[in-house]
Amino acid sequence: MKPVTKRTLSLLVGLGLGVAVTGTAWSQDTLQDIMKARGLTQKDILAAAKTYTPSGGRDEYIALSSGGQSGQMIVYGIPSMRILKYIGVFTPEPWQGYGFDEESKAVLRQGNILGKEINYGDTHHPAFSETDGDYDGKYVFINDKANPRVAVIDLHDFETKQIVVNPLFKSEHGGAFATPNTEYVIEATQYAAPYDKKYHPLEKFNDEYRGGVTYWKFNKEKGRLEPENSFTLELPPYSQDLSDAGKGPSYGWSFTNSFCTERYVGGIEKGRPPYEAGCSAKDTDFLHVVNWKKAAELVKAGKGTEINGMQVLPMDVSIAEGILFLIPEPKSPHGVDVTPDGTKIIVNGKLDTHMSVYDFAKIQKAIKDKNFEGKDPYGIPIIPIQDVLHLQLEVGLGPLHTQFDSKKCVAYTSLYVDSQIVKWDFCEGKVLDKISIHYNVGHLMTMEGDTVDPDGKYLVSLNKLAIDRFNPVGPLHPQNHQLIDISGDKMELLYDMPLPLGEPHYVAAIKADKLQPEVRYKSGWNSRTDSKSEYAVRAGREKTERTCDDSGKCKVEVFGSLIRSHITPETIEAEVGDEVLIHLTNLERAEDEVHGFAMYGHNVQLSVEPGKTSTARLMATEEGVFPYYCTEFCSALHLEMQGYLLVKPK
Ligand code: CUK
Ligand code: CUA
Repeated sequence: MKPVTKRTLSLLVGLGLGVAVTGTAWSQDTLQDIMKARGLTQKDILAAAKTYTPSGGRDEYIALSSGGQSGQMIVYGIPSMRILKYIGVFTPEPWQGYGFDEESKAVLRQGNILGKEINYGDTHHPAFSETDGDYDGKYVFINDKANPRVAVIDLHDFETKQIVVNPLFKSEHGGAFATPNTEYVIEATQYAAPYDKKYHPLEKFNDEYRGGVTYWKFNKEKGRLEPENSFTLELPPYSQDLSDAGKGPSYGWSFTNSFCTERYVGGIEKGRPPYEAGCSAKDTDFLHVVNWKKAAELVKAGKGTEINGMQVLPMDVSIAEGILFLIPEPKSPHGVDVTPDGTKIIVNGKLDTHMSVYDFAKIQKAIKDKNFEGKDPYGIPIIPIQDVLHLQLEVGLGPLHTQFDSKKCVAYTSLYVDSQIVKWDFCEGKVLDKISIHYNVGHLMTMEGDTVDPDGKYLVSLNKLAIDRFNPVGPLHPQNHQLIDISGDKMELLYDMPLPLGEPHYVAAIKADKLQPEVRYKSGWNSRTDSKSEYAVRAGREKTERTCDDSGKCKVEVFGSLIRSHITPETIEAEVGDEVLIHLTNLERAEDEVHGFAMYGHNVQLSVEPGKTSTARLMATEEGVFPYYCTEFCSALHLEMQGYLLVKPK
């Protein structure tokens, strides 16, 4: 073990790590004792000093992570890597009452498909709302790969407000990505399928199956996506993959990768080679280059066709109007990332060891000069790759995703197969540094690393496999998010954080001071519609009404309140067969004084934050006695915060 030098010690004291119980700094012996006892190196101590956030301390960045198969999102701080919150998005989340109160059920039901409630999602890419290409801290969007949907989360309370269902796609991956002023949120298909809901045999794949990119219009004032003002660009049945929006000189354009441009359809059963072989037979796939600004104008001018309520710009229109082009890209690429200055587009190889850097000015020139090397089978012009490449650089095996630094021309790329992060110069085409991660990195993320103005500083490596990095917890391992210091010339590994909630493909981090979440709602607030609840009640005005209609159906409606340490009403009476609606307003104004509401046997669990009005709905199908109580330990008399629903026989 290396001794602790005077310099390290004074650094630790300076960073506030040296405060001992006695009120004096750790003695050299004490720190060395701890290091010895815990087997810590000097490097460990320095890493701790860079990440440790003292009690009550705050993080510099807030990361919004996808929750993968959980269908939720995860919020954590950087550099402490402390998890702050899960956000229910496509999945019921009982702590937040999400999917249990009527207000949030209304949001989840927006995501119904084929009339069915879909109670999970496969979330991949969070995207912050942007103004002038920089995060503005107002909203975050996230996609669902399994059931093509996009959700809107409002960062004033970190709640999901809206889910839109793509009416054409059956699979997607290239979302959610925001354009530089959040004019649109991009969602691209993955596995091609017919736009309608009918059966189409695989033999008709080339003609009847389709890919596409949907541009969901975002209304910034209302904070909602507007399906009626959104449109989809029809694309060939290639497997479109990730997308990114242009910025600066490339503003108004978007770029979408693809694989399986072989249009291979599987069927080992029918004697064909397996999918993965058939889909990687060719040496190149296509980067789709789209002028979305002009596409939006064309749709406005009536050039679209309505399918399932969505405006679709047919391929022949896009081709005739010169807004859709293809450029070859090396074999089955994965991520596409536009550089912060918007001049270059970086394609990650996946099955190629090279990074391909395309020059947007050269792409523009080729389009202007009509410099095409023919067309794809659908008539889309193909731009010759050698005329628009800035450079190609060999970086290692399995490059997947790229993010950027505050330092000009510096990028970081994840190498899945090599289990490394490579730091490289995309202007000059030089590898600058490599670091090993543990293990098999997918996405990586730098601070505000996909904006026009990245902060650099830290990098998080989102590793697919953890294997031996944590205490074993059975065959299903957590994912491993590794924090890396990128402030110097050499990357330095600082910390491993287990992330135990699905496979969080991507995470984006925003400077914490850009967020100004509220601590309470306006009194009587429906947080999901962001408007005054019609069921709000003021102190002393609580009431219960029972009404019956002509057919003899009866409804008990409670307008109640929650305040330390009392649920009003203390008793609710109903008869078998009644519908019971319990509206509860939290009358507290104090920060963090949340009350919950749970009841025996009815799947009722509300989280009623200060000011909020929430509704529980149940059918009194059985006679009986049903205690209800507050589920948040809110005061010394929390356990007394209870009551009874009494259901009498008819
Ligand atoms: S994807 Cu998972 S590692 Cu969905 Cu962006 Cu690349
Ligand atoms: Cu309110 Cu416990």
